[in-house]
Amino acid sequence: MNYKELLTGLFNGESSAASRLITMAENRSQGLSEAMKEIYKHTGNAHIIGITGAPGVGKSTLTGKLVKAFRALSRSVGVIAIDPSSPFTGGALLGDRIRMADLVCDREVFIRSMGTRGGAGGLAVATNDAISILDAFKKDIIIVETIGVGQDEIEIDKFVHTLVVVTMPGGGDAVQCVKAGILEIGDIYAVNKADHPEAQRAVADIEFMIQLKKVAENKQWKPPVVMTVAIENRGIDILVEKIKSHYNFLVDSGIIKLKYIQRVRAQIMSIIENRLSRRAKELLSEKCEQYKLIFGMSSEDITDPYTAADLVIRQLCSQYMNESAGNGNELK
Ligand SMILES: Nc1nc2c(ncn2[C@@H]2O[C@H](COP(=O)(O)OP(=O)(O)O)[C@@H](O)[C@H]2O)c(=O)[nH]1
Ligand SMILES: [Mg+2]
Repeated sequence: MNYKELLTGLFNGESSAASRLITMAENRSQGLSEAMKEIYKHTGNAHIIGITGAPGVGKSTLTGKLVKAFRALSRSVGVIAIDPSSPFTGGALLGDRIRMADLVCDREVFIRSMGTRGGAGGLAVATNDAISILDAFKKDIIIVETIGVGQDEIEIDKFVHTLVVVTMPGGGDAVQCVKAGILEIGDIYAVNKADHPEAQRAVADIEFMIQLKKVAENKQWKPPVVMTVAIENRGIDILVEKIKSHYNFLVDSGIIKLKYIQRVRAQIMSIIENRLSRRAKELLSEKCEQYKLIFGMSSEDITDPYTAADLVIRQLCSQYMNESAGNGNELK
């Protein structure tokens, strides 16, 4: 099936088409950039929500409950779960699959996990493409679950409208988040596992840190801290309310336009990084004829890695120049 048929399928609401397009994005397949150019014309309607936090805090459980809550509001939902540890097992998806079983049968819910291993690299670019695909697939809400800054290559705060940072009480999780840099970037904080006796203290810790940050940045939005018990569906309605108010804030303040620009910029960077690094890898593979051109026939010709990198960059530039001057096909 070519990408044009997949696009027709996508715009007709076929999940299999959305799924195959996301696979194309993961593999950086032939025809993907042409498909994405078309897809972009149909984006810009979804509210993109990031759910980030350390492994085990309950992101997947919370995501599942959020999906149900948004469905109860008649919003269609797409979920992208980034799980670098186990990309291919559907089982890693959203934690407990049995809990999610009823969602999987709902046509208005689309769930997909993506991983770092095995693909063509560039999880960032693939994730952004997947978000756009689900946006064009007319999902009102797109939730991206990721373990966040420092632990994967995704700069999730640049991809989403609303970022929910999930922590849990005990074990100094808030402090860990500060270290990982994710406490800096949340629009909303969820202290999950609030059934734990130290929940109130965890909330106070986070509120204290937000206060410090707010004074420093003089921000218009004061990130709320919400207590949730995802496994018991407690606090979810409040979290949904906060997510909705954040979106309204973005729209009313006009910041949504800045978010759009920020995301496009991140997308452009990720496309460039992915393309250039793939090409550079190709050039540096010993199988490549160009490798010999660059380095000569013996390793003695390699003076130092900096000189070699200059050579590779020059070589890439001339490749691109030749292609642009050529038949007008898409640049890879
Ligand atoms: N006590 C308690 N356990 C929870 C809560 N939410 C999730 N869990 C459990 O925490 C574990 C990790 O949850 P999961 O959603 O997979 O976390 P993730 O790694 O952040 O996606 C699972 O065993 C969940 O059942 C909660 O509110 N309270
Ligand atoms: Mg998870």
